[in-house]
Amino acid sequence: MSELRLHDYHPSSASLMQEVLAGLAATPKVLPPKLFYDHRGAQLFERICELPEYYPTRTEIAILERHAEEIADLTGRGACLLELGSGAGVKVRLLLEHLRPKMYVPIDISRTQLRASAEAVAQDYDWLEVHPVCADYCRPLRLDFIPDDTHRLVFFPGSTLGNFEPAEARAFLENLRGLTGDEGALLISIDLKKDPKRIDDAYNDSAGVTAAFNLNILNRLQCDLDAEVDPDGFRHQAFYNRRAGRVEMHLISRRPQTIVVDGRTFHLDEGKTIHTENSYKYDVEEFQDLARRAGYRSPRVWTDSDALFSVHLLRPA
Ligand code: AVJ
Repeated sequence: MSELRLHDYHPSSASLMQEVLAGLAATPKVLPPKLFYDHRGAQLFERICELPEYYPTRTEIAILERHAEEIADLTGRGACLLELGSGAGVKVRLLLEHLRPKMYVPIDISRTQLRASAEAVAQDYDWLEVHPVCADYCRPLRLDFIPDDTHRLVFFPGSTLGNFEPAEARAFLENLRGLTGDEGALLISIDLKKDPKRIDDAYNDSAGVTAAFNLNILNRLQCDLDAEVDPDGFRHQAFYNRRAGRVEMHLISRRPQTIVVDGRTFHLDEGKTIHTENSYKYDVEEFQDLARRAGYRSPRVWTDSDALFSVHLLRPA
């Protein structure tokens, strides 16, 4: 098998630097969750997916396994399958034999993991044309290698849409119609609202992997942006904000301290936080309403018997 060609549009460190400087200058301070996914962060997230407390991944996998054939019947075989946030490439493997896509386009910001998982898929599915794209899918994507005459299925797993504010989520879904095309479809996963304790536990695992994942964002600033920051000066915090319907992750400053990035000094008093992630949860009806307002109709939704998680098939209306 010849070496896969990686379509590399990884954001420049200059653009990441701009986002970090703007976030640290804001009140309260924020950092974008895409910063989590450097090589170590991607590995930590793979471990999170294995945790007993983190129900989303295993529940989603069970739903996809159970309904893969129906999903293929409804979306059509021989499509161009684009996956947003392909990560370790575990979930798509549940669908490939059923969907038999003509082409697979995994899109992810974590270059090393993307290259490895794309090569493994190309190795294991020798009938499949694989085009890995290293990019931030929140930005416009140039995918001119995809033939026009092929219908598209966009797969957005993991409930990562939850990282967007609901209004941003709607705008993002609207933009995704450019990727699906009018004849295409979107297969998207959404974590459901449930007992707050179950959600809290999923982001505060007893092994401390989520805490390490959260704190790793500071190591990233040190390694990729030469920041002067002491990760030990911060502690992990995650809680379910029931009123907002979202999990919030923060880094709490253990003492008065500074972070220096690109020659700029940012002060944090003891107890002050850096907001690193929101993970919105929806009811099925709430998400279907959001999808409708984004210009989609939803012929089908699958959930597990405990209604922990959902997978929606959307088509441009
Ligand atoms: C990959 C964004 C879906 O919000 O559940 C896991 C990331 N953050 N544990 C999520 C995450 C903390 C995950 N998403």
